Amino acid sequence: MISESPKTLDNVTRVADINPEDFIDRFVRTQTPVVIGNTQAGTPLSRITTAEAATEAFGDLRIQVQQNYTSPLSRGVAAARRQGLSQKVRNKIEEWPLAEYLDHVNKNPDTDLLCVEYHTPAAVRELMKDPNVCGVPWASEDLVSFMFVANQGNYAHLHFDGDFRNVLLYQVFGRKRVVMVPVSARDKISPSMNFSKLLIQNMDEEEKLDLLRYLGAYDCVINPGEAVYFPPSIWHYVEYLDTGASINFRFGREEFARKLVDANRVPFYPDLHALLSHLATVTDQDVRVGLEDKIWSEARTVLATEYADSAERHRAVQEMYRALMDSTLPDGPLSRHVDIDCPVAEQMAVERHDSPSKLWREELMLGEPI
Ligand SMILES: O=C(O)CCC(=O)C(=O)O
Ligand SMILES: [Fe+2]
Repeated sequence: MISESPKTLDNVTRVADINPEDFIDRFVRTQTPVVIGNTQAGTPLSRITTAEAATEAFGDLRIQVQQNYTSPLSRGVAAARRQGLSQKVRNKIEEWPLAEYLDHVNKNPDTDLLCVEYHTPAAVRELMKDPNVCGVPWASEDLVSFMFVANQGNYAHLHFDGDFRNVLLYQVFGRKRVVMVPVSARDKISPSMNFSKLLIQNMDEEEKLDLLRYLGAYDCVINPGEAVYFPPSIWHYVEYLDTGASINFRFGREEFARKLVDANRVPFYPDLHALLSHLATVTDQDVRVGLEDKIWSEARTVLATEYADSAERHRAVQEMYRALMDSTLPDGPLSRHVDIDCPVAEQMAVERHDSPSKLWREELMLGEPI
């Protein structure tokens, strides 16, 4: 079933092709999204552009299926709402063949089951290439790739990714609406750690457009064969306009971002990411190294401290990143409603900190925390 394309702001630059040097200069250095047309040109994957073709090529491939972990926020029933925002650390995960998932979707078009952030299986990697734009010269680690599959109507709630990697999201089949909100607009989106409290998925189409204009958001549709570039930590919200599959490529990070992010057991503090985004714009090498030294010495001390419990730890870590932001950003502190103490954030941080699950860290290839 193909839906009408919604009206979008359609304000993301599109290029048919780009060489890595231009891509870095025009988009990575300026932290600007772009849609690129031919990153898989010539590969077998580029010819798989429908659900039918994917079923034929790799229908027996097993994918991880789980509930959309933010769907309780958009379902009316009280039991779902009481469940609140579930996190990946406690979701039940099953493995199904892709063909079985697509069949489930046909029979249950409103299902909230999806495949999210699943390491791209070798059988799919063999049909594709790592796009040359993903090989940035400063990378201090390997690229990571994940697969996403979901039904029409499913979505990814407005969030940013905790790993601070640049990301290229390639669309295999189906269309997606991709919305990105710059890190600098976070005082308008009410963050709880890396989730926004705004529920774009519950708005009607005109309300979405009004909100996205207010936020200064980027908004576009990507079609099969296209890829969209997400700068590190940009807030993003994704809608599945059709049942679809995508594969993302998460670039290797430069040394400092990798060291600082990975040192955090819970690397989802908006101020941590705003700091790193700011650092990426500092071109004077001495200034940059000075800032890195200051940030690292404070972070290492606070992260290595023993606290009475993980709520107290959360408050100390949050305060450390806030204070670093206040003293680092050229404009001084951000407006106050950005980061008032938030009980939802605290609960998320505590749950992440206390969870014995390390799977999500391993999947994101994060190093050992302090
Ligand atoms: O496409 C999706 O479902 C979400 C993509 C996303 O959040 C990501 O690539 O980080
Ligand atoms: Fe994401």
